[in-house]
Amino acid sequence: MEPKLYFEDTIAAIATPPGRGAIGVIKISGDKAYSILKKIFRPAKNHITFESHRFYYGFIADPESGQKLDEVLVVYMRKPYSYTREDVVEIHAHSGYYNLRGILELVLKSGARPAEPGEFTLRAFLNGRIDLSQAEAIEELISAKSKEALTLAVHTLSGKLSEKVKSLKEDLLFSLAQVESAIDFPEEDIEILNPPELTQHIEKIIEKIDALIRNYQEGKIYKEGIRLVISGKPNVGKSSLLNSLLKEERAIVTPIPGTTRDFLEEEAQLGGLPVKLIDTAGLRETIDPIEKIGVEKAFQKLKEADLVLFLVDSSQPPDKETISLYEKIKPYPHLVVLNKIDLSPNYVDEWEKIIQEEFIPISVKEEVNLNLLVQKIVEKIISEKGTLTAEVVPNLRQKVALEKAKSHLLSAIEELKGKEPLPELIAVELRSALSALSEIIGEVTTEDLLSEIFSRFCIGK
Ligand SMILES: Nc1nc2c(ncn2[C@@H]2O[C@H](COP(=O)(O)OP(=O)(O)OP(=O)(O)O)[C@@H](O)[C@H]2O)c(=O)[nH]1
Ligand SMILES: [Mg+2]
Repeated sequence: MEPKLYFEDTIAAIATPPGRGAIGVIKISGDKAYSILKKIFRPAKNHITFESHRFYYGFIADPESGQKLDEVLVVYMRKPYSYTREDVVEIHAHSGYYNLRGILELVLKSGARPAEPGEFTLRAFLNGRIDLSQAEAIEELISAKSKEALTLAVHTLSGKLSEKVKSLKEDLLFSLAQVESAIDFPEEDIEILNPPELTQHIEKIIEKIDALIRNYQEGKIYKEGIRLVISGKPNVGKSSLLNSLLKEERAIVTPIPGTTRDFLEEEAQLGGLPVKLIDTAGLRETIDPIEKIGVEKAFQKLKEADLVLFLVDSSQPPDKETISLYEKIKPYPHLVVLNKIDLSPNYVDEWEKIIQEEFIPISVKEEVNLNLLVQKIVEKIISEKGTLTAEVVPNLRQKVALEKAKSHLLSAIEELKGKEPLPELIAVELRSALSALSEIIGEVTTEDLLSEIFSRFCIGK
């Protein structure tokens, strides 16, 4: 990537979220940041120069008309001591979209251009202040869906993943050096190569890579959350359960079977885990064309679920439809939940004979066992996906790069096992593995990869 592209112009954006708030911040980065500040800021006290990293109080005013826009605090951060390592100015104004928009327009008129999503962080990366894994960690920190995800993001931001990757690269360079000297001295290449020893060394590297890949699996649920699908026949209380878990009357609940036709997705926290709750249409044969689509979608959602809650109405005796649905749900990770235990007559005992696995009796209406249900959901997820013990957790992109590195190392070992291992071939595999590791921290990147990563950021970050 040609960094110059990004360095030419000065960028600006509103850095705080839209909506009501106490203050709003406008950020400017680039060579013109300082001159723009001089143009549009009227200090309360007459001073000519701005010291770096100091707040100044005054007004933003249009230099042409002299019209005052807002009372503000401004700070100038001289390069390279800033987020982007460029000259940065922040204007701390009163919040409110129109006010901030007005100031931003003045900034743009004075020589800046609007920043793209993530462009400030992109500059921080291109200017070498952070590596790519740290840049991603900033986005992960902002969008963390659980306390654990936040901690993991902070670890990556502070460079813990980068350290691991760098140490893996050093290990690998050591092996590569050995292979390269075998290439340089073809007469005695086998002695220099020492296949058993080299294999062992590479296997150790693979072990470390495997550990990081396992961490990905472990951390995934905390970072990305899980998809929890509520499924069952019509009228069993699926939407009621969704509302109760959300603590909000989100879905329509009525005694009429077939109330929910489309699916609903809402984010929630269950026992500290980020969860996407999905309420679906009650599963039944139907001739209603709209409901039919809903039922098809509900079946589709089962496939995407990390966990299915199969909800049964325990005030009704066991019936064929439910039993056949249960058979369909069994292959998915699931929990059986018997609802409406507050009603009598009640058929929990009869259902127990059919279900033959642990189930959770609840009443959404009377709020019985709802905490137990949450606890069982969390236990089930953790038993399947593992608890979080890892300190450093790669994201999906980084995991893919680790897998790529691993597969090249495996090919190198394969070659070493042969009768006459070719040092040239081994070197090619080791170099490819190195480059895959370099991708993680962004020593090797493409423009596509960068735009893919930074487009996920918000504007102003
Ligand atoms: N007594 C009792 N009634 C409940 C309970 N849970 C839900 N209901 C009632 O059961 C009826 C159906 O509830 P919904 O939440 O709409 O059921 P659903 O499974 O979403 O139904 P569909 O959207 O039609 O598939 C409503 O009248 C609820 O008030 C419960 O624990 N006890
Ligand atoms: Mg419903």
